[in-house]
Amino acid sequence: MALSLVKNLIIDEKTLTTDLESMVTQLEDHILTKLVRANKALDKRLPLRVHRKLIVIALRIFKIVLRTYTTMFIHAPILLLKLAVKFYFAESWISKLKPKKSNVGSHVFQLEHYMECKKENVNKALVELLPENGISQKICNAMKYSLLAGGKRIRPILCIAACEFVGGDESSAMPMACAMEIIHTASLIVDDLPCMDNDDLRRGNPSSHKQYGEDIAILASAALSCLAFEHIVSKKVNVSHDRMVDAITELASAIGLDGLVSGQYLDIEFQGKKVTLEQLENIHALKTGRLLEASVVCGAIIGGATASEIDKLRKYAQNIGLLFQVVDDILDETQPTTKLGKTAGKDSASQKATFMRLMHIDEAKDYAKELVDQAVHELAHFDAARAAPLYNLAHFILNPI
Ligand code: GRG
Repeated sequence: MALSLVKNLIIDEKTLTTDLESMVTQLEDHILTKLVRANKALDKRLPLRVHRKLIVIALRIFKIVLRTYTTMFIHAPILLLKLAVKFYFAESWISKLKPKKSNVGSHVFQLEHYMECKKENVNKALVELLPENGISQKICNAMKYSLLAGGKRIRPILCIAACEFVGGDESSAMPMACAMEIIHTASLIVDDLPCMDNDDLRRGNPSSHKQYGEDIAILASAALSCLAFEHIVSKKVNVSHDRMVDAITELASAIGLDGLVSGQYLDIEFQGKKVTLEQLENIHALKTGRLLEASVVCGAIIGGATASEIDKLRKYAQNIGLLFQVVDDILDETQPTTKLGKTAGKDSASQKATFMRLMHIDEAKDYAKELVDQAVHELAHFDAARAAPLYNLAHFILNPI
């Protein structure tokens, strides 16, 4: 509305100026005729040259007076009016004075369709990579049972999205993406064991040790962890040796003492004990965050990311990693077992160190929103269409159900 007002003013000003200019010309003609007539009368008394000069001077003065008049009474008020309109109404003009606003998130994106396609491709690749038979058929079966039991496949999807974000393609990211899901599954098997979180349900099915016994479950988890690395190396497509080494180093460190293993240890250690927010964030940055971080960072490495892209994506992933656990804690207390696919309310029952123990549910929700904002802030420097999958995946993690 403000913009059309300004446009109309400009059009009006142009028409007014043209009208006025033609009025001036008409007036000039008129005065000229009058002066020529007067000149003729004067001719008899004064020499001709003097008359002409007088006419020209008079005309010039008249023109100056008219131009000043138009400037003062027509152009200046219109200019002032335009400025007033711009100041009071034209948001676009005012926004030019502010720092450039990010357009991240403005791109229309079909997340559901995107996730379904990627998930289907990941599931297909997972089916193909699983050993059909081995020395121990039981272990093969247990590996297949847990790996193909469902799940959102959020880690492989993030891995592919990060690779595509930096210009790589899905096929080169797929082995790494599958490795993320394999490691994740291996960690879930261990996490469910009676000596750990002791859960009988996983992804809506009996957990691995419930189905196959603890011995097979532990071995299936170990075999899955090895299979992940074997698969990355044997199936690498169009990825340089250097990138491969960097990505493998990132993944290995995310699982070990600097990652999942220590996160799990601290999680058990703090059970039933008082925990500060800083300690809790550290536990979950390791236990949950590190594999999500590795998924994004490894995808980016495979795709040929620059150091600055990796830096931004790492920060994005660290925020969604923490966000993932905050949301997981909220859901654990608010959703039924049927929706979770694992035993609801178990965390508080076993006095686990959760965000819900430190915060009110509304505070936890606000904290989750803060984390998603911080995550997508890292994407703000990139084109909206390019950042759309990662932007939308961050929001999916905020509202997964
Ligand atoms: C053997 C690799 C390995 C590690 C040992 C047991 C352990 C150290 C770490 C546990 C890590 C763990 C289970 C973290 C919990 C992460 C979490 C919130 C899982 C739920 O993930 P979703 O929601 O599950 O993505 P789905 O079923 O959708 O895949």
